Amino acid sequence: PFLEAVLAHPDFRAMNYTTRFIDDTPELFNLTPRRDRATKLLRSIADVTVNGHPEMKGRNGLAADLRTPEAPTFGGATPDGTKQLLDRLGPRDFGRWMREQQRVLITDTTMRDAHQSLLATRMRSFDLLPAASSYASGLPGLLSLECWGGATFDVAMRFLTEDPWERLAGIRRQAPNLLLQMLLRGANGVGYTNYPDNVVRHFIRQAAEGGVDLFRIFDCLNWVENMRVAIDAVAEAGKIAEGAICYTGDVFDPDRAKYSLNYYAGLARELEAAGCHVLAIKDMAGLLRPPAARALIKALRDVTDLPIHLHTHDTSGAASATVIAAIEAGVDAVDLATDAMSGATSQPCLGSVVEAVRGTERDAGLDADAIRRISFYWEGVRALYAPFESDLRAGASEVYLHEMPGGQFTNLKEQARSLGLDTRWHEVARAYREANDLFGDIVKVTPSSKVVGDMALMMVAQGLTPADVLDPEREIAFPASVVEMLKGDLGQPVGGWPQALQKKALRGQQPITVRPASLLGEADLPAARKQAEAEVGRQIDDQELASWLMYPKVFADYARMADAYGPLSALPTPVFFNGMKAGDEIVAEIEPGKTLIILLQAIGEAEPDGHVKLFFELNGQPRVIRVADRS
Ligand code: BTN
Ligand code: 3PY
Ligand code: ZN
Repeated sequence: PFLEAVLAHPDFRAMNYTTRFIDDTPELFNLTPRRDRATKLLRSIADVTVNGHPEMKGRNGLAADLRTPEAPTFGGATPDGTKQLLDRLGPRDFGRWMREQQRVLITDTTMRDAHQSLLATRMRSFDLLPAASSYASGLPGLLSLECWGGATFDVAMRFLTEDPWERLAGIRRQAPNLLLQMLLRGANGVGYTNYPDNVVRHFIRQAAEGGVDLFRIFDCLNWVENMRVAIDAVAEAGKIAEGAICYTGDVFDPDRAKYSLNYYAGLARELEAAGCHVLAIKDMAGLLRPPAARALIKALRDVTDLPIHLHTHDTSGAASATVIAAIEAGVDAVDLATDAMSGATSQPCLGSVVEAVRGTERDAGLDADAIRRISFYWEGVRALYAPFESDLRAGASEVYLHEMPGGQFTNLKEQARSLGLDTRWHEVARAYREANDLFGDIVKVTPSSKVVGDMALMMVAQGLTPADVLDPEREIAFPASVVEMLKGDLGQPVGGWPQALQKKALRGQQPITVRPASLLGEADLPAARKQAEAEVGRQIDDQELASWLMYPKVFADYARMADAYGPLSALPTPVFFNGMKAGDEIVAEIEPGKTLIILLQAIGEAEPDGHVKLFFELNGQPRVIRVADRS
């Protein structure tokens, strides 16, 4: 094992050593019982089999005997696609190419927003990667695969014990011909708070090198000041900077005059001037009605030469009408989710919109059979995640009241449940609207949407009306997130923060109006790396540094778990969440070409000291694992 540790050491492998390597590298002597990966994996399976997976606590279990769905293959070589086009044209000309296309361009969001919105972001790389290769060969005419960023980054580490960077690399390998698209929260990166500029830059550089081609960048208050660092860094990396305008309110509602066509047109001009290559309309809650879509697309096309990419959610049940109206009004590209992962809080149905415009001048040119076969795969995969399904089963016009983003809806419902407010959901929905109005009618998207949600839950739990909240005589214990937002920590909304509420919540603290990250200074990256390495007990690479900078605790916990539990991402999903039954056999590829055949022969009786023996065969060799029964 010592020689192994020497040979495996990153400095040794990088030939960054001298004859004093062994003396200078104390971690080589950390010969704590480092079990091999196969043993770790067997112990993990045994543990989950006996004790259950911590993530499944309080959820309905999975049905027994789930078949492993098989992703379709479409013979022949993978044709060149938008990835090769971007590499040839560069982002500026790629944008021009988009605007010149007559056909409507389509992004498939299944691998990011659809499962973020329907399945609490829980989809594992094990199920995502095979589909990437199906898209690459079956639907090579897609504009892009939205497959990374948003909430997937921290959920991968936090709940799935997997490395988001490995997921990205895997998708890149499986889909070498399509643009890979991510969602970036501007100065909040893939987190919930503003980060120092050099942290955002480091993250973007790593994401670009790791395989992201198209960065959709938004700010949760539509404050362009908060987006510039990210836009510049993406352009510098030679990738597509897609500046998003978050859509809220209703352009035809005279009572919401803040969010008028003029307002959005102004933002489009600002984003174009800031150097974006593409414009997105990010309708994160699904509020854009068909007539408004027509007017908005026209207004934006009048003020900018950039191509326009529409993103919406089907929470209302009417979003495909919006998408089709937008296509008729000349939108260049639209986001859709593959059929079996579409609808409700997810994106509208890809196959159906493609059929709706087939034969028209905007025909998307995608193969109907390929769409159906890929959808059939997702149907099987979705069944594996039944315990994570959101409970929105039908269209809900209530979305026009609360305006919650698709990805937040399920989360907030669960939070309400944990506070015992589940029977009072409609009050939460109303309070969410009231909280929004108290804040001056703001854009609600991560993380501002979380702040509005915190406020709404507090109002319902404590029975507070908006008048109570504003009452100068009444003491209110505002949630910390509310105080920070009103202080200016997320940035400035159009029209500023309402002063009376701000004064009351800040209790004498001075608000800021400058860009929050401008007060953070530069992070000391070498020092951060040292600290991270001390925390996880090994060297880390630049991607891992990016994870640490955004999520120090989540990353460190993940790194320790991954080390203790073995290559869990190689396990089929039912085994990962539920373990195995006696008689089950699985094949786990722990690295290309290294395959484990794992058979669980029998589970022993509980022993007096509370341990259980599991009898496995590993590649034909008997292995007995003893685990403590904590169930
Ligand atoms: C061992 O004893 O070494 C194995 C423990 C396995 C625990 C499982 S593995 C993944 C899952 N995530 C956790 O936090 N615990 C379980
Ligand atoms: C995210 O930030 O994760 C979103 O999906 C916002 O819509
Ligand atoms: Zn979305």
